[in-house]
Amino acid sequence: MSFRSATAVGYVEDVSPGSGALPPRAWYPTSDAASLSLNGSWRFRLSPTADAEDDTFAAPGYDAGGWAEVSVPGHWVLQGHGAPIYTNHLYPFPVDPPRVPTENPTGDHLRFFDLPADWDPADGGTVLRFDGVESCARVWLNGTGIGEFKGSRLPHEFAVGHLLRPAGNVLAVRVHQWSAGSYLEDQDQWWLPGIFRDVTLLHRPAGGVRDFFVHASYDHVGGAGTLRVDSEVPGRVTVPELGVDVATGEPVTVPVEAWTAETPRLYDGVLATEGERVPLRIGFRTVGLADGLIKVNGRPVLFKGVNRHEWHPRTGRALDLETMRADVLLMKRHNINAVRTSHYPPHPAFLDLCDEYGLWVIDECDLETHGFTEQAWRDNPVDDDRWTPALLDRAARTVERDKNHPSVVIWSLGNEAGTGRGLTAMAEWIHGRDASRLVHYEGDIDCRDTDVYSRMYADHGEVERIGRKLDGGTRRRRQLPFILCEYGHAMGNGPGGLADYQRIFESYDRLQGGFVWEWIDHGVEDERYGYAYGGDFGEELHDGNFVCDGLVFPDREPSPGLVEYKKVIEPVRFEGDGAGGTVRVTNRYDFADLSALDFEWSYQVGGESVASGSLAVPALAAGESAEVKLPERPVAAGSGETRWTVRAVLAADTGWGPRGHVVAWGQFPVSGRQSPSFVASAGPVVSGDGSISLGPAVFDARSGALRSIGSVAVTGLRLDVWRATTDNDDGAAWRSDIRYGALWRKFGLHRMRHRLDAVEPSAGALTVRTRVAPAAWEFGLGTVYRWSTDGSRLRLTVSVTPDGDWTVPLPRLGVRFGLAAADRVRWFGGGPGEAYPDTRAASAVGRWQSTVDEMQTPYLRPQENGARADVRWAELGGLRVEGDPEFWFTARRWTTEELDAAAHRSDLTPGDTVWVNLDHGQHGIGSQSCGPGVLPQYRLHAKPAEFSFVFSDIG
Ligand code: IPT
Repeated sequence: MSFRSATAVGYVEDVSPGSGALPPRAWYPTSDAASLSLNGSWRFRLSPTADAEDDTFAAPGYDAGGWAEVSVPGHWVLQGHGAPIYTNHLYPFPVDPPRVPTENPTGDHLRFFDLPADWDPADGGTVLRFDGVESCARVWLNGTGIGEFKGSRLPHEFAVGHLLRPAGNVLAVRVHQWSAGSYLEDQDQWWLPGIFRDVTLLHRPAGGVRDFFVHASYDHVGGAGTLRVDSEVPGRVTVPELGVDVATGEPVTVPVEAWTAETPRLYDGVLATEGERVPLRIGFRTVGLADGLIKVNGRPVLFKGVNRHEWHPRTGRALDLETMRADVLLMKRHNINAVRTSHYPPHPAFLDLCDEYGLWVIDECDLETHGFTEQAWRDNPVDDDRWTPALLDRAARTVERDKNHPSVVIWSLGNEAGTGRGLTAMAEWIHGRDASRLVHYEGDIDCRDTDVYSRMYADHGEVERIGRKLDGGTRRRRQLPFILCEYGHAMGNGPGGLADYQRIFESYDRLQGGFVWEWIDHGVEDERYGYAYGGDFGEELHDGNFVCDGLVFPDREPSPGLVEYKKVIEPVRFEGDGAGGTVRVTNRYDFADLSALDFEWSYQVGGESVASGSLAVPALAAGESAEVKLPERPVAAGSGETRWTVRAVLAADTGWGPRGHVVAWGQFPVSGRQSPSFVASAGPVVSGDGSISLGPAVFDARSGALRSIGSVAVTGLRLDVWRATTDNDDGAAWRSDIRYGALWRKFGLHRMRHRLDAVEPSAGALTVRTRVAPAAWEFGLGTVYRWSTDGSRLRLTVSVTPDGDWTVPLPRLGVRFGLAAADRVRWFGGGPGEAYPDTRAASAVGRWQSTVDEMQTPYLRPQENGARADVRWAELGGLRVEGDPEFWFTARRWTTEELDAAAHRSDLTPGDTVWVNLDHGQHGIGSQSCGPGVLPQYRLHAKPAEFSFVFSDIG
C-alpha cells in the first residue's frame, strides 16, 4: 500500500508541458477590451513537499486568515520564505529525469477578487494570463481546476469566463519549485520559485482579437514597406500616418522609413476586429542572409551587444517597467545596440522598449540542460523524444508571443543544452512558422539547424581565424556569418581585451560582432553583506560569486567594464595626429548618418582645457569618413604638454539621452610630455639620532626606510608586486590557459620578503640595496632605491633586476607606502575611472579630482581595482608625486592583504592609513574567469626596469 498520492501531483514530474492552457498567441500590452491586473498581495502558504497539503485551499470559503502574504509578481524565497540557491550549471538535486526530490518547496497562493462593475462575465469570454511562474503551477478558479503548466518564463493563458462571478472570485495557484521543467531550466542564475511576472484577467469580447502576426518588411531598393497583418479573427488594419486602411491578410505597399536599431522608426496602427481594437507599433525591416552575412534592409549589421538576464537586487527576476526601461536607457547611453535575452524570453514589455528605443534582439527560448554535461550529456532531454513536445511548446510560446516585434531579428533555441533531435525539431518548427528571421543556437557547432555560426568565449586568435575563413568546419558553416554570443566575461575587474576583439570584428566582414557576458551582477541585497552571492544562503552546492559578472552592479551603477565597452564600440571613430591639424572622422553606424550628432573640440595645456569650440563635420553616411580640419592652435607650441580632444555629442534630446550626451571621443597629443626637471644638489646628512636627512626627507639610518617628506609622514615605502587577485586572475578551472592567480600564490608573490643588503649614503644620494623574494623559491628581484634631492624635492629611482627563473609575470611592479590623513586626490593623467593595460580605452588624459573613497570600484567580491593609468602627477595627503615615466596610481583605505582576504564589500573597514601604490607596470586583466587570459602584449614579465618619482611636500 502506498500513502503517496502520486496521481495528485503526478503532473510535477510529467515531461509534458502541461494541460488546460490555450494555444500561445501574440502578446500585446493594451487594447480597448477590459483587463484586470491580479498583481498585488496574495495569501501564501509554504509546504516542504509537493503533496504535503491537499487541494481544499482552492475551494471558495476556505479560511486563509492565518496564511502569510506575498507580493505577486515575486519570488517567495526573496520575501522571507525559504532561501534562494545559486548554481551555475549543476542541478541542485539528483539528476534522474524527470524525477525531482521529495523536498520540493511548494507555495500555495490565493487571490480574492471582484470584477469591475462594468465587466459582465456573461458577455464574451475571459482569459486568465500568467506571464511567468517558476517552475510549475496548478491553477483553480472558484474551486474548479483549470490546468497546470511548466515553462517558467513563458506566458500561459486559460479560458475562465465560464467560472467567473461578478464578485467573490477565488484564484488558487499551487507553485512547485521543482518539476520536470526544472531539467530544462538549468540556466546559470539563482533558482527562484514563485509567480514572478504579472497575472492578468483579460476580457475577451465577442469578436475580439485572438492571435495575429504583423508582417512588415522593407524593400531597401525601392524604399517601400509592405505590411500584412494576418489575424485569426478577421478585421481591418489602419495606419493613419501611412494612409493605410486594409483588411487583415491583405498586403499593402507604401513608402516608409525603415526601422533599425539606430533609427527605430515605428508607425502607430490599429488592428480592429468586430469586438476589439488593439494598438500596433509597426516597424518595417527585412532580415535575411545574403552574401554569407546577416543583413537588415540590405546592409550587414555589427552587433555590439550584451547578454541580459532579468535582475533586480530585491525582487530578483520580477522587474517593473521602470527597471526594464532603466536597462534599455543605460544600454543606449553606452552605445550598445543589441541584446541577447539570455537565456529565456524576457518580460514581454522589455521587447516593446527595444522596439521603441532601438535595440537588435536575439530572443532566446527558455531552455538550458547544462547540468547533463557532467554525465557526458547522457539522458539529455533535448535528445529524447519524450521531451520534444515540451521543447516545441517552449519554442512556440516564445515565437508566438514575441513575433510582432521589429527588434527581434534572431530566434535562439536556448543555451548550453548539448545537441539532439529535440533542438532540430524546434529549429524546424521555428523556420516553418517564421521565415522572416534567423535561427541561432550556439551548441550547433556544425550549423545543421541554425543560420549563424555562433560561439562563446573563443579567444582572439580563433576569432581572427574565423574571420579569415580559415577555421574549416562543415560546408554549411563555412558559408555562414559568425557571432560571439558570449564573450568578455565581465566578472569582477574587467573584462580585458575588448578593444582587441573589436578591432578584429571590424576587420573581417564575416565577424558580425558579439554579446558581452553579461549585463548585470545578480547580487541579492542583503543586510549582512551589502550584496549576497552564491553560498551566502547556506546552499549545499553553489558557485559563489560567478553570478556577479555584469557590466553594471546590482543597483545598475555602471562598472568600469561598461564605460570601457562604451568607448570600444563607439559609433564615431576619430583618428589623427594632433600635430597635423586635421582629424579623420568615420561614421561607424551601420545605417544612420551623423546628422543627430554635434561635434566639439577642446584644447588642453598641461591637462587643463584652455579653449573649446564646435567642429564642423559633414553628415557622413554610414561607413563614410572625412578629413576634418581642426582650428588654429589656440596656444603656441612649446608651452608644455598639449592635446586636442574631440567629441561627438547628441545634437538634441532623444528618448534615451539628453542633448550634449557624449557618444564618442578621441584625443590627439600635439606636444608631448617632458620628464620632470630635477637637478640633484645636496647629499644625505647622517645624524647622531639614527636618522639620515636628505633635503626635505628623513630616513632611518639603519634600515634605510623613508620616514617623512617635509611635514608628511610616510610609512612602509617599498617595492610591491602583489595585487588582490581578480576573478579573471584566478581564472576558471575549465580553461586550458595558465591561471596566474593560483600560480602567483603558489610562488609566494603575496608574501615577498625584503632583505636589506646595504644603506649607502654618498655625496649625491642615499642608496638602499635590497633583494625582494618569496620564501621557498630561488627567484627574486634585486631592488635598489636611489634617493636624491634638489633641495626642496625628493627623487626616488627604483631599479629592479630579476634573478633566477621567473616563469610567471608579475601582478604589478611599483612601490607602495602609507600616508596618514588623505582624502581628496588630484591628478593629471588617465581618468576619470579605473584602467588596466587591456581595459584602458576609456581612460582620458586630463586633470581629475576625486576622493580616496570614490576611487574604489566596489566589486561585490573585493579584488584589485581603482588604478588610474598614465598618471603624470598626483596629489594627496599633502604630497605631490611626479612620475618619470608616467605611472599607475592607486590609493585605498585598506591594505592589499585586507582587500585580498575580503569576501564581501562589508568585510572592508577603512583604517587610518591610506595605502598608495605607484606602479611602473600592471599585468593585464583578461577574461579568464570564463574566457581567454591576458593577451601576450599585456603581460607584465619580470625584466630589468627602472622608474622614478619626484615627491614634494605641498602640505
Ligand atoms: C556560459 C553560459 O552560457 C552562461 O550562462 C554563463 O554561465 C557563462 O558561461 C559564465 O558566466 S557557459 C561557459 C561555461 C562556457
